[in-house]
Amino acid sequence: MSDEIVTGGAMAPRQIAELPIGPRIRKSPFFEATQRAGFRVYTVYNHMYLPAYYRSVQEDLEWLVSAVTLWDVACERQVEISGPDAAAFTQYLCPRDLSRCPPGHCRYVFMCDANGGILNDPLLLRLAEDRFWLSIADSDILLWAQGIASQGSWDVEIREPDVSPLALQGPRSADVMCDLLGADMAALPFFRCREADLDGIPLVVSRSGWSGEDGFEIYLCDGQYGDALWDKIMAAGIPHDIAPGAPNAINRIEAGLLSYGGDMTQADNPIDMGLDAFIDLDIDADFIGKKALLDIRARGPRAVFTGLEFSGPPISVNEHPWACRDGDAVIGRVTAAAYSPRLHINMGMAHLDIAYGAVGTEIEVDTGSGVLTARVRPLPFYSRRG
Ligand code: THG
Repeated sequence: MSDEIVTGGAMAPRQIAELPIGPRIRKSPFFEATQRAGFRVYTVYNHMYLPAYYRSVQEDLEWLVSAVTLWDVACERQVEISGPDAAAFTQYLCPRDLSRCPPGHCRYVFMCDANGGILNDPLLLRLAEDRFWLSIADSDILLWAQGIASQGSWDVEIREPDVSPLALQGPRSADVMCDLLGADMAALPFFRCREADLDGIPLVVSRSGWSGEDGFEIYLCDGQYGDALWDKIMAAGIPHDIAPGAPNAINRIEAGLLSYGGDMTQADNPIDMGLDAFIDLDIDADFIGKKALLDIRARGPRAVFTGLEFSGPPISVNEHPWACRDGDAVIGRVTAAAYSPRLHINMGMAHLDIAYGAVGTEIEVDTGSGVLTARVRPLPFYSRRG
């Protein structure tokens, strides 16, 4: 397969910016291991280097969907909220009913500002009645949470602990986990978490991850073991055809997984993305953005976030949003687009005015280097998860 990395507008040539390695951008405890493994292309996420791909986005994808891949996602930092008021305070930050999230369970949550604008979309792990991790996407939630807490009288401790996740993703991930941590790992349900210990290395394990494949996340709870943990997992993975990998730009579109900063920002709210399933506005508890979100729901959603299938030959991953048009009118934006080799389609995800949101609706998309016809499709395009 060609190792040309396609990151332009439709059929645009490869463009790569270089990122010097220096002390100002934080390094994961697995940084040296990823360098030794041969990673050369990184991006920045939560002020931290994040491996972007190993061979190429396309070749990494083949390993991810056919075997198992290990990702350094230490940049998914944990904001830990603990103490007597932890449950009430975490609920105040999240417009989702956390009374129905017992210890050992995970939830996908949005965090909103007072206008309902999305600040982050973390995976929430409830480790105990009074201890939560917000496993955050790319925005400064530690500052937000500490700022909110400082203005009230909550009895909570809020910090970023020394916790660094690895993701083990792919159809053979459960085999590797069973070899590493015992046969009961296969029975860990999707979106459950628990503590574990690997030869004295303290871990939390969850059945989750930012791919459409089966997968686990392994949270290292003591950064000095970064090399040891990476090496142990890679060694256990050899019989299962493991390869180093990274969050995959193609696979995540297939699975309809959102990327904060790319797919949505503080200018978007969950209701005008049609993501009501992940918010609970009718609970008694108060939370930031409640009034604004109730008002938005009452006036009705103006837009949706949906899948698109494009016509034409294989497209490249988009470098910037693409405008959606009906004649001269701009009716939305494509935030992510790529060719899916296994589905043999050009797919994308887009914000569209509600009038164009029905499945099957045809629109035009201006990539900056050509106009494509696209048809609305539901998300996800493909997923094999729990
Ligand atoms: N795992 C962990 N931390 C993370 C991510 C992760 N932090 C950053 C980023 N990813 C946060 N964003 C997401 C986006 C999507 C999902 C999880 C975190 C996800 N979505 C399911 C879906 O849309 O199918 C939700 C399924 C459900 O709730 O039923 O999993 O990946 N630790």
